[in-house]
Amino acid sequence: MSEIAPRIDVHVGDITKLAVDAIVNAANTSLLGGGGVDGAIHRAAGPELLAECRTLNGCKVGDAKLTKGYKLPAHYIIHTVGPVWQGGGKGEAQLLASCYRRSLELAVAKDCRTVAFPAISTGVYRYPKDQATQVAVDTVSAFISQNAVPETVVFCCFDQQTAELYQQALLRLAGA
Ligand code: AR6
Repeated sequence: MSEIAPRIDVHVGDITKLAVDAIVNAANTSLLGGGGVDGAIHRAAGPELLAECRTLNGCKVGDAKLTKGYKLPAHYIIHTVGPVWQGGGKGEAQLLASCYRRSLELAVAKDCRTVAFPAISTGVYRYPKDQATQVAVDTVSAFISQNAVPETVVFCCFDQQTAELYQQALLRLAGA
């Protein structure tokens, strides 16, 4: 747990292993699975997840939809669709911020006390990691400062380098 932001935790590891109320999936508009964290979540949750996703009619970029967690330790999966990076002039930052906000709104609706996010859009969708981290930290900290739940938000990073970007962004936030 970070001393700077007591309700924000930076974790290095596989998001499918986290026993939180909800994990967020970096999905695509079909919601029917893919590679990266999406593939890992579908593999770990089992085929019932795909069956529920088929009933959702996809998801727009910047929006989010919720399913059960099935075989995951997490109760729910919040599927959000990040923007594909196109140089930064196509509203990518606003769309990415919307992913974090919409996901948190769905978490609040289910009274989730703990929610874990991957670094949305920073893999296949090529969003520069430092800029994506800033959007994630700014949006989540603004949201939790105005809402009692979630009590804790976890930024689940796949590698140590990404975790350091989050720690740096949290330090900047504390200094602001
Ligand atoms: N746990 C935590 N983080 C992970 C894991 C994991 N198990 N696996 C990967 N990451 P990406 P995107 C990190 O490509 O850029 C899919 O095909 C990874 O290191 O999964 O939003 C979807 O179906 C990276 O930092 O998502 C879409 O088509 C971050 O998760 C498309 O990729 C996001 O990388 C979405 O692309």
